[in-house]
Amino acid sequence: MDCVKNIMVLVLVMASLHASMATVYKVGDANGWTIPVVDYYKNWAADKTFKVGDVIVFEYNNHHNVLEVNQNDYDTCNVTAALQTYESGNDSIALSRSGYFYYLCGIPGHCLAGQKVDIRVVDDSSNAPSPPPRPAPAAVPSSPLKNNGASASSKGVLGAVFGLAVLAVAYSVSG
Ligand SMILES: [Cu+2]
Repeated sequence: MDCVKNIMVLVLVMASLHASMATVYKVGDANGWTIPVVDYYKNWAADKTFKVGDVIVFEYNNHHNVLEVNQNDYDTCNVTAALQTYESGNDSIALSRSGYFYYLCGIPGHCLAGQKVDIRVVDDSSNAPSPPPRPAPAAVPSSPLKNNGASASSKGVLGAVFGLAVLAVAYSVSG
């Protein structure tokens, strides 16, 4: 029981540690996602270090939307080949990998007016090592457990075979 409790506490602590590591960024801060002054979003992103697992939030009214596009379409404000389209007006997007993410507004003219932002996400494995070593002990038991399960079941089969052999011998002796 105590062991189970400890494991549960450990899992909860790990979950909260993990949750506390992710940062949520509201794109454009108080201005949200709109037609900005020149280079506004570039500057907004410039002083931030986005990490895998962080979340960016686009808040905007129904005169805008959010398209994720590739780099070329980002550079040229091509709105016809979106990788992802967001239109809720309050879109939370988890940055699931390292590398670049390119977003722009798909409403004609808005991207050209500067409503675009590129997000560079760094692999935070340089920062991550402190948490991962803790999950590891909890994760390790799962594979050994599988192995134990497998060897236990093969032992079970062997035991059954052995038992049958004993029975057969006993039967032949008695017969
Ligand atoms: Cu727009």
